[in-house]
Amino acid sequence: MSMKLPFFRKKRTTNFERITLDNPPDHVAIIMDGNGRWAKKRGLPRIAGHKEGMDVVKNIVSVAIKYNVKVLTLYAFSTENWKRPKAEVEFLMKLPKEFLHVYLPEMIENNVRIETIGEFDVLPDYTREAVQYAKEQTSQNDGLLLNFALNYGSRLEIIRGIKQMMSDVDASKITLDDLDEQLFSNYLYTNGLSDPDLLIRTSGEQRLSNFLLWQLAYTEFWFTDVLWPDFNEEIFRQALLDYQQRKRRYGGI
Ligand code: V07
Repeated sequence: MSMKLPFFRKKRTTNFERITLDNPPDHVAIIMDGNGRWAKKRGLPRIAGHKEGMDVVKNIVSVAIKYNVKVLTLYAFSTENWKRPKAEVEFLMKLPKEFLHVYLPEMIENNVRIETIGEFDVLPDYTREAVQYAKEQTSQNDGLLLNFALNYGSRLEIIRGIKQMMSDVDASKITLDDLDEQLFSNYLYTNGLSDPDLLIRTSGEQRLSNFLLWQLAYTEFWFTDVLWPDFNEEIFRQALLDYQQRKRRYGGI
């Protein structure tokens, strides 16, 4: 008879208090809009808004953990954002490294796993290398999945998926008969992730801006006029409570 050795696992904890909602969304996606407008209102350059927005990301990660959210997908940089003034693009591309320089230890401490969706390979070296390092350092963590949409565009994601799928048909790995929604979703960047339960967009705009077009098919949308740098625990909590309330109503039918 073989004796199984006891399997020891590192104890996984976070520093955050946890709040139990009856029905928290597993996956929350956020379009973090209004950073430029926030700066303008204060007579500051747009980049000051982006910087402030970066610190809000860290706060919102703590709140997501507190409310037992499992996946947080944040729209950090879209494929369209390259069209912005060169200096602004350069500043934005430095934020991942800066964020990680300041907050990676805390992310590790709190069992957060960092991932990205989007065209990763064409990012500037200093951005790609810093984010790649963070992904590797956190790959074994099984707490919150912090998923940054970085150089992300949904139509590109879909076209890319179709191309890859067609090349798998060519290579006889799959046949056209195999194609259904489930199979196709494996070809998206979000392969393996559950679809978002809740989409939040700040700053009063009510459009998707090429974000997760396929994945948001059944998602609840929540909009606020609050600008991203002013987004905080109280507003996030309101979004989570509203989401829960909507879900309860469905349950009642
Ligand atoms: C960016 C701050 C948040 C408001 C929206 C635009 C500006 C955090 C990151 C980031 C990305 C990857 C990563 C770690 C951090 C980031 C960009 C912009 C491009 F691994 N904030 N933030 N990346 N903003």
